Amino acid sequence: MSERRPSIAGEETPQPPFPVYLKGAVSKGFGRGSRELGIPTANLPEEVADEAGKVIDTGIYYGWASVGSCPEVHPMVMSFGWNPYYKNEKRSAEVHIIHDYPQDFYGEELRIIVTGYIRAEKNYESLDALIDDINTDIRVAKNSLSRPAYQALKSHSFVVSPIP
Ligand code: ADP
Ligand code: RBF
Ligand code: MG
Repeated sequence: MSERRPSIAGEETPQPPFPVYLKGAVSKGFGRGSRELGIPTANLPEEVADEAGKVIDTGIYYGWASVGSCPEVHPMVMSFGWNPYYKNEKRSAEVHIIHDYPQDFYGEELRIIVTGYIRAEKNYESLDALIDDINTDIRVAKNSLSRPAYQALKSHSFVVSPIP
């Protein structure tokens, strides 16, 4: 059995260093997200992950995201770190957008506002245990983003205004 976890993360209003604004063209990863986990994660470019590393520690985060020329903003969860379960050698910033997209969007601009921290990265005994925790992260993200101060950021121009 997995541990019980809190259903909400962070304070009533985002606390420094949040919100953190990141954007970049979606790059290719190992293709494991969709294939092995059933949870696709869009990778931000390495330089953007390096920028993020100056302001946030590795871990799992929640916030808002938009893609390409589309101004629609959706909740997101981000894994920032080394993916201990897969023993990656590079630190990656991978974003799962809580929305069903009809197709891939490699190369398109991904814009995110990171609004809070959920938990530290962990290693797992099984793929199922990792998937369980990611599904809990998704619920925690939705609950956490329902608070007014977080809702306000959903209409921030950084995510709403697509590249002309
Ligand atoms: P990779 O290892 O290349 O990141 P994934 O299997 O994790 O491959 O799939 C990620 C890709 O799936 C993204 O780059 C994006 O093009 C696409 N995608 C489709 N829906 C989503 C979504 N809801 N969140 C994130 N990426 C998505
Ligand atoms: N990988 C880990 O090794 N440990 C984790 O704790 C972990 N948490 C994640 C949480 C979320 C919300 C997401 C989207 C991914 C997480 N992953 C974690 C990353 C997962 O291993 C990665 O998405 C796959 O390796 C596909 O690239
Ligand atoms: Mg991925």
